[in-house]
Amino acid sequence: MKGKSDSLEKIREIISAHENIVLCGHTNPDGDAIGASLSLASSLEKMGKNVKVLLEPYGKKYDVIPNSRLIAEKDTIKEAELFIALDCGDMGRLQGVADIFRSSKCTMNIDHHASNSFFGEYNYVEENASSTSEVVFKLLQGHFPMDGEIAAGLYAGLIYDTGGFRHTSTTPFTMQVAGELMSYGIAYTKIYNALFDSRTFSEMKIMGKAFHKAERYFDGKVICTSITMEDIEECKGTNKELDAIINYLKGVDEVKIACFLYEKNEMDVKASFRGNDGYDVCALAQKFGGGGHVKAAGCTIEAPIEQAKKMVFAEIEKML
Ligand SMILES: [Mn+2]
Repeated sequence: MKGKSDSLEKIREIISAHENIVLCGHTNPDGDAIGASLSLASSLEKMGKNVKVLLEPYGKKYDVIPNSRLIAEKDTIKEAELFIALDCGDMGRLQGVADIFRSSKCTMNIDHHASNSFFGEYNYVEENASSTSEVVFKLLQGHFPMDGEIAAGLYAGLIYDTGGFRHTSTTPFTMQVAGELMSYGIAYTKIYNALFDSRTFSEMKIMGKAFHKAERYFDGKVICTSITMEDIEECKGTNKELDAIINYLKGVDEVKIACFLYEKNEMDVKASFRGNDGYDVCALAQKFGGGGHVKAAGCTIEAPIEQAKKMVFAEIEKML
């Protein structure tokens, strides 16, 4: 169901009226989820609020994003006066913290996913924004505190979600925001290198495995590869080291739809999709209860990995 966003003024008013605030980013958090939640939390802390952030453990490269000291253990929080979900398209993206969200007195949803289900009591969703970090910048700018660390976190989220200002979600406004953030003296080269050009040895080994296993289907229009729990174990890695793979698949000549599947456990497969012009992978992900953006989306499929792949291909065949 499609809802209507509250105004930014209303969102600021509700935030200002609360003292004990819990924030979260989506499950398996990425640069935008981490940057947006830690930066907003730090700004609210500077306003004298009692803030805690709930984020699942994340990859080492995101350590470049400041204010991780605000992350709290899930068990220490039962409910919040105000719970703000960031970069979450629907309740499912909250995963382990959905219970805390539900039992909180007031809830808010700040996001940029077109598929957002307006699950909060208050909602601010800007589907044309490059990132939730860009939305948080609008929220803060001229109203709530900003400093170099907050700016660095938002910049990280901005470049992460735009793939370094490459994706079509990048707008003139995105570039203006980036310019504003740079004026805080942030270490933008370091942030870029950490997010896009650094990896652990095990991540590199897993990437190698994924690329080796990649195959093309439907006359090369579709490319797919997968990583199993066994693959991860063989590379002495973790399932937090899989994010980069899909973007390389998408870049292969003639590919319209790229799929990456990984085995979370025997019965759960996480699928990521990327679509080139004219191929709506958000619609594809939604067939399996997932979502995201037109060109980048994902879902979880409850099936063994080989079966999940067949299910995905059956849907893709209808799209081509
Ligand atoms: Mn995002």
